[in-house]
Amino acid sequence: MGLVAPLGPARLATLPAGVGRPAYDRAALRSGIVHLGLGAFVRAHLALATEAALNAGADPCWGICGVSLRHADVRDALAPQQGLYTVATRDADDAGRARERLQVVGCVHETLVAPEDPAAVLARIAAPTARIVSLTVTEKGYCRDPADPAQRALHHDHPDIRADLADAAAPRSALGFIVRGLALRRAGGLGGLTLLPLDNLPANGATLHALVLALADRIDTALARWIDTHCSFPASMVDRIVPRTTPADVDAVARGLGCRDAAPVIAEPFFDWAVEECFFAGRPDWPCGSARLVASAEPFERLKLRMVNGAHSCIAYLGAMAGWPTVDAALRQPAMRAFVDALLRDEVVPTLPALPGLDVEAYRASLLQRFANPALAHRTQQIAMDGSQKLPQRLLGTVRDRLAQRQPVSRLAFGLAAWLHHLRGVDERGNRYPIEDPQADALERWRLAAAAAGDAAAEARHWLRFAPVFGDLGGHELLADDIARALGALREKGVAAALAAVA
Ligand code: CS2
Repeated sequence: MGLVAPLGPARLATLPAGVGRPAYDRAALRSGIVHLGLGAFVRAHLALATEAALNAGADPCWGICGVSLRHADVRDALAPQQGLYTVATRDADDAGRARERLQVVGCVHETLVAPEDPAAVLARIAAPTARIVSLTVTEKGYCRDPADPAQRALHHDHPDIRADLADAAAPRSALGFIVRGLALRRAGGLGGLTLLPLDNLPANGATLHALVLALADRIDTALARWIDTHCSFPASMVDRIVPRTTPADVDAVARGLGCRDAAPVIAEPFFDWAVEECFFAGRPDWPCGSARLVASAEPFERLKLRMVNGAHSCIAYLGAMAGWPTVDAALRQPAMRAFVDALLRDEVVPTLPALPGLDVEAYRASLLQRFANPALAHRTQQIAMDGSQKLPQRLLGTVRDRLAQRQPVSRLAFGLAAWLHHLRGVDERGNRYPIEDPQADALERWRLAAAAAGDAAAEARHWLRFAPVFGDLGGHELLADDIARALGALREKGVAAALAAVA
């Protein structure tokens, strides 16, 4: 496909008829939103909701300046396309035939790479045009202290936080850019803005609030007070499955566009965003793009983290170990489907608060359908990464609630055991893989010590004392027994047979 012309503004007029494209004047855009963490997710979520608002006539002040905090690859792909990129929404019809809808998005009109030009990033946050700083930096990007049971304390010794404190002109973490950028706004006599986290963390608004204030406080307590008074931190629940784009996806999108987009994004049709209505300096008309403004995002967040992400992580570890490379391939195993269904129905749903208007049975059924989408090819190893950062909010809150009610947790324990099984770094077919996790070294040391502890029962007890993940659950005998049983079954029988026994 190398000879196909590249996507760019000149191509918009010649795109095939069914392809969506910006319906507004891109030249008029200004960076009302500075987004930190320019991965695939935000381009298929916040940017699409913003694009919908712009297409419906929103003020061009709501353009997005996209900032990559680490790598230049997205900027390198998007800059020659003047920020244009494609979202390919994929699923299959009832007969299993793949369906795809393409939309070229124009609202990310500016891209920056923070390590190359930190001053430019700070200047965008400190510009009078900026009104919202949003973030998708993944769980580990918040530099939280693993020793804090509430998972909201700043990790003061984190190398990025130390760098943020050492050099006002070249922060490294998202928190550092926010705090140093806000310091410039304050010094320049400008107002505050809204800080909008879009990551899968519980109470992501309050968590970001606590972390930003903790870092600001280390720099200047008056700055921390100013931020507290002049900025808002709405929590939100975001839900859309966005697998990593592959070279085959790039080729397929080029065929659909008739030109080559170097960085398209693939997404499922499902889109959900419940965001708290507390914007300090306005917001685009995101409901045009299906966002729901809510008074509190907490019940939505709990539903989503426990159902979607909790099940996802279980599927990821079990699938990766069994050699089922994608979520849909894993869901095609009848025992896996039965397990996920039972996990959600019997162990997760009873812990959820009632949500007015939500039919939780229909939600569960549609979730299984989303996971089974054969057109996404969402890789189990992709979801498996960063387990130490994900499992507390995905599985362990549910475990705690169940244990407090003296309710069984055997399927949740099976999911936890699957993670521990996965940490051995080799699947059932003998393929080795690296453990991608900010705690990888500590986990490996713990794994070796756990293995030396004796039988599966001693091993499970040793694991439960790994406080950065299990917190106060260390010493919980019932949970340890369930994990030990599941770990033993996974090792002795293998994933498929162990699943059939537990489902
Ligand atoms: C996934 C999420 O990679 C992961 O950990 O569980 O990215 C998931 O696809 C989204 O949260 C769905 O909204």
